[in-house]
Order: sequence, then C-alpha cells, then structure tokens
Amino acid sequence: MKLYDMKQAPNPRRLRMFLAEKGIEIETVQVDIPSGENLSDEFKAINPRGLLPTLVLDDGTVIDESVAISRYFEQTHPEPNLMGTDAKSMALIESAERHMEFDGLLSVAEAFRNSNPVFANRATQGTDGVQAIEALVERGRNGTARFFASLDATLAGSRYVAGDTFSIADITAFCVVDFAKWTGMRLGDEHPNAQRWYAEVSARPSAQA
Ligand SMILES: N[C@@H](CCC(=O)N[C@@H](CS)C(=O)NCC(=O)O)C(=O)O
Repeated sequence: MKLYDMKQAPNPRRLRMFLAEKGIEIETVQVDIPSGENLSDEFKAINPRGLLPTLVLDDGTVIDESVAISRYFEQTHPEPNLMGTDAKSMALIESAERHMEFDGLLSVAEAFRNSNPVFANRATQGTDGVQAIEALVERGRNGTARFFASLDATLAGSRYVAGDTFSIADITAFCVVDFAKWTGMRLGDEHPNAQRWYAEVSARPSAQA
C-alpha cells in the first residue's frame, strides 16, 4: 500500500491526521505540487485527476478523495471511531464534515489559489492553464470569515464540531483553520469557542502528523 502525499498541503494533512489518530503507518511518497510534479504524466498515470492524497492498495486499486480514503481505513481499522457508529451519529458527522469542507476549505482554497503567484496559471487544483481571478480572493476571504463565525457558533454548544466526540469533522475543521493562515486569516478574540477547541485539538499528537 502506498500513499501519495504532500507534507504541506491541507487535504493530505487531514488524511495523515486521520491515520495518526488510528495509529496507522503506511509508506508515503511525497509529490511536489508547487513544481507541478502532480501534473506530470508519471503521476497522472496513477491518478488522472492529479490530486493528493491518493492511495494505491496492494492489488493496484487507486482511491482518491481524502474522505473516501478515510472511509476505507475506518472500515479496516474501526477503532478509534472517527466517522460515527450508528445511523444518527454517522449522518451528523458526515453533515458536519461537509460543512467544514464546503463552507471552510473551499473558501480558504478560493482565496489562496487566486492570490498565490505559484498558482497564477493553475487556479483549479490538478490542472494547468486555468487563470487566477482576483475578485475571487475577496469572495474566498469573506467565506472564510463566515466559516470562522459559524465554527465558533457551533462550538459554543458542543465540545467538538459534531457533538461530544472527536471526529473526522474536527480534523477537517482544524486543517482548514491552519490552511487559512496561508491567506493571513486567523481565529480572533471574537471566536472564543473556536479558540478553546483549537487549543484542545492542537494538543493531540495527530496535530503533528
Ligand atoms: N476533494 C479532494 C481535494 C484534493 C485536493 O485538492 N488536493 C490538493 C492538495 S490540498 C491537490 O492535490 N492540489 C493539486 C494542485 O494544486 O494542482 C480531497 O478531499 O482529497
């Protein structure tokens, strides 16, 4: 089994955190996104979408999408549970995870991709020749600010993002908050609940993965 990874990138990071929580160690191959290694013929022969993380099983099966790969490992290594144990908790965790991804990760990515000169001609992940659009930087930053506010509101009522139990939704949210720093955006004094949660998640060994 082999995991194609990039140490600094947010989606591979959330998968590494997930694996670290479960104590799973697998061989990783670093693929350099800024230099375009993920767009090379060699990598696209493995994953034509050019995206990380990508997992290749021993039988040659290729799985991409961090949540799908996480689902695979949730099945093979059920403990500790990170994706729910029954119909209700599984649905609530998946709902929260999607909120973190669609409201948070996509907003930060929009601000980041359209402002970083490295990606001026690669504004869409996994492709070449897509021009950045300056107006999307502000839209992404506004979305990030809304995400911070809603994360804080969620965490006013619960210890973790999807209730009382640490889950994949916390991993996504945590990686989004750190990714936002690349755009100069951070949780502030107006987000005390998110700050309390962030300090707690930062102290988990998996935060170093
Ligand atoms: N929805 C995908 C997103 C994967 C993704 O966008 N990965 C980024 C790294 S964070 C990537 O591979 N970017 C390649 C590029 O920028 O060309 C997932 O959850 O795995």
